[in-house]
Amino acid sequence: MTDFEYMALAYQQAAKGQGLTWTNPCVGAILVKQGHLLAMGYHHSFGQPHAEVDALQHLADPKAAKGATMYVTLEPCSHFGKTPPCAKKLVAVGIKRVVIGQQDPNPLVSGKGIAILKAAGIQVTVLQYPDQLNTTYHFFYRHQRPLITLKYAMSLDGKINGAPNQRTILTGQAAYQDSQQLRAAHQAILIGENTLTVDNPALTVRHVKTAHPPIRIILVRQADTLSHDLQLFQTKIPIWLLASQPSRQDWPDHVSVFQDDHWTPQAIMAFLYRQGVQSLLVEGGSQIQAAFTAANLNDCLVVYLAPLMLGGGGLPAVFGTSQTQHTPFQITTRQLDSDIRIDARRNF
Ligand code: AOF
Ligand code: ZN
Repeated sequence: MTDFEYMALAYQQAAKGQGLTWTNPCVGAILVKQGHLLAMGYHHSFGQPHAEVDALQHLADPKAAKGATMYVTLEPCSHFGKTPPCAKKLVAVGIKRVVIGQQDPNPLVSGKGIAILKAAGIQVTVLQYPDQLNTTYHFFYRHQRPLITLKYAMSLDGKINGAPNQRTILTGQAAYQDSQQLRAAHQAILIGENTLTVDNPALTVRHVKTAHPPIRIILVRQADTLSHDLQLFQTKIPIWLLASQPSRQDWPDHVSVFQDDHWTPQAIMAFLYRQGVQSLLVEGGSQIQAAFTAANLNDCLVVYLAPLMLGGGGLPAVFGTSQTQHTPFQITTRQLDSDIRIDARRNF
């Protein structure tokens, strides 16, 4: 088998951790010696051993690692995080050659894992294998901001409600279920104060199991004026209030207020990068969608198109700040009972 074929096998292992590794990448590793597959492993979930260690633990004879080749989808780590550095472990057990799918874009590790291996005389090959499993992880480090998805549901005439300041349910059960999965796949959700008070959403993930529900981020003027009866405050999942005025209130542990005079989309991005939030779902309302659009911070769109016309004076899905000129998106569609999900994505 070729290096690329073994690497494909390592990626199959990595895929087993999908949806479970949270801010960590999905990583797979296999051990090969003289054409024999000795062991396989992967990163099972956030906080658990890394793929390389998992593969080593699956060896029938631990001494067999000596002289073996490890195929690992991501550069072995060089740092003490929740687990000790894998690169040093590979040196210690006598691995002879390491074939890597992609260099780790995380600056804590990037290039340093490879340097440890090479310094110990291990032969290292980096394949630049296309990594479809960790798009968000790579995007976050490459662009130094989260991957942004704007999400909204709209009528056939492009409106999100029947009248301003009114909540209108547009889509059916299948789209609802789908939107819960969309939430579960993100590390944070953002809405504005208007949507918070008009829709009174909980912003939780329902009917989908997730160990790490998204952080609920609300853009507000003055945090202290928010009613504690809002659904948002009825669950203990973290809430970040991005406020333009300081708060004098004592908030419970899961609520944090971050004050800045002008929370522009760009300022929010810089903040989320510092906080390590890799993906953001923007759920509205229309002015916030417009602000992100005008700032060109719209990597993906998920639009649920409902089979009805609202007419009247309802709000368009994206409305407000002037728009800049954009390159077209790539679009795919999917039927969800009577609704259609439209996915639009930029080239990134
Ligand atoms: C690997 N193999 O399977 C994973 C790696 O906090 P920790 O200790 O879990 O470290 C997380 C970082 O380690 C993560 O950002 C990435 O740089 C690397 N993840 N590395 O060699 C793995 N999951
Ligand atoms: Zn590691």
